[in-house]
Amino acid sequence: MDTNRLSQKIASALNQQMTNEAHNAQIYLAYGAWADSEGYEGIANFLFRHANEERNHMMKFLEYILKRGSKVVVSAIPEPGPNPAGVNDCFERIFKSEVENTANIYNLVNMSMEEKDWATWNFMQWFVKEQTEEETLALDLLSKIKVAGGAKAGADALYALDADLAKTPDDARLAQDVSVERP
Ligand code: OFO
Repeated sequence: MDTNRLSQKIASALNQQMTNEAHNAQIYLAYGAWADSEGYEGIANFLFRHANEERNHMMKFLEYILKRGSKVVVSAIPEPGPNPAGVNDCFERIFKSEVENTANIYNLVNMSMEEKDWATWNFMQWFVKEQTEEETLALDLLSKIKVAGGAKAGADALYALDADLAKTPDDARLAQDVSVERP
């Protein structure tokens, strides 16, 4: 009796996404180590915490594939790539990698819709919201560095930014959660 509830196409895309999340975790980990070695402990702490979030995303995909009776294939994680050239470059790259990941998530949503696999479609909605949060968070980081002077930000501004990021929450507040009372 076949107990696999995922099509071959969806199972393989979910497995690929599991690796994508692991790849993103490696990127945050590498950038965190870079930031710490440059003396930005607050930024490093923020990036290390985020690496854990990405690992948790990876686990969500793994659990889901197993729960649907399908096969998990753990494959090699691509390298995170070279270190950023500076804090501005670091935040720009993070934004870019989040946007790329959003495209991957949307692709899975499309696929599940095409196949009328509503269980996977429903599972993916959590990630749609999560990606909105992560893009917002990355955009907030870019705004902060822009105010500090962008690629030309001076040591004082970067020092203040580093201290600020040590206290930045892990999740961004979404527009849909805002009210007149709490703008
Ligand atoms: Fe897994 O959310 Fe970022 O990429």
